Amino acid sequence: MDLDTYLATRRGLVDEALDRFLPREDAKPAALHKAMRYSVFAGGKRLRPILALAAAEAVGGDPGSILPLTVALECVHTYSLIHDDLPAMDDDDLRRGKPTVHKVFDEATAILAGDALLAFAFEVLSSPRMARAHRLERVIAVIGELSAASGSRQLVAGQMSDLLSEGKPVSREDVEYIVWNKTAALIRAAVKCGALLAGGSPEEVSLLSCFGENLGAAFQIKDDLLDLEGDAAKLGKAVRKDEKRGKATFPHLLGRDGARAVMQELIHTAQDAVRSFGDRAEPLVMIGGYILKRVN
Ligand code: GRG
Repeated sequence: MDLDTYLATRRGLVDEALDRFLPREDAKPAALHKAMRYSVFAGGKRLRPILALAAAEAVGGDPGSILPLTVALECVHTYSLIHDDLPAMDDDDLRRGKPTVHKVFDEATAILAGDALLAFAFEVLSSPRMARAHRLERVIAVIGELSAASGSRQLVAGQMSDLLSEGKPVSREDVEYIVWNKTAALIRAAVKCGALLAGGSPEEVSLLSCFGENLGAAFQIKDDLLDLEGDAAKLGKAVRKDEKRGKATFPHLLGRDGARAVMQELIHTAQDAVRSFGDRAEPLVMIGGYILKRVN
């Protein structure tokens, strides 16, 4: 299997679904919908949607039937990036290689575009189309997973702790808490929801959830290493920021080699979790390898 081709075709499907589902740019109020579309189409990798599609394939489901889920996942993720870039949070001018939403529009529009994307994710998941295409108990389970992953005990908890830890001495437990909640929770939810909606058995869903959690934590460690070693032009965002802000990261705690070792271990744990799926999990296993090597 050629991973680049796999990623490109899945990205195309997700982009097409996002374009189809999101309110048009000229829908009233146009400034808000323009800002939502600006950030969503600024060039993300679509990792979380692609993982959901790959998880659906791993349980033998039809990836085409879970496209609304991929839209919801990317909307939650994009909302978190817009808010993270605000002056009150990480205060970034560049994201996905483009000026951030509050720079192009203004702060109020950026806050509202983020809010609207978060709400839109759940509008899509609870639409009649979802109820027609899937068993209701699966739809409710997916809404429960994604709302919990986005909330005050996972994504927002991770972000809050990340901000509160800046410049403070931190333990390994503190760093793990931030990484698992800020990043791994949404990635785990993407994989788990893809499997749930596509009809995976409880055992399959649990193995894929373990895959997602470990892959998600490794993804964040790679992000932290890229902040130290990466190329701003390739990453499409500023680098060497974490050290200046005293961010609680694995490289800060264990050094680059120590962080790399933890990342590799997490990827191996993720890949081992899906061995029993055989060829059906090939894309997931290959995405694990891609995360170790990624440059953006
Ligand atoms: C504001 C509630 C709230 C949460 C923000 C997502 C996040 C939490 C902060 C963004 C900064 C950051 C380092 C997040 C960790 C997750 C991460 C590495 C996000 C970037 O994800 P990619 O690389 O982005 O998948 P693209 O642009 O490719 O979609």
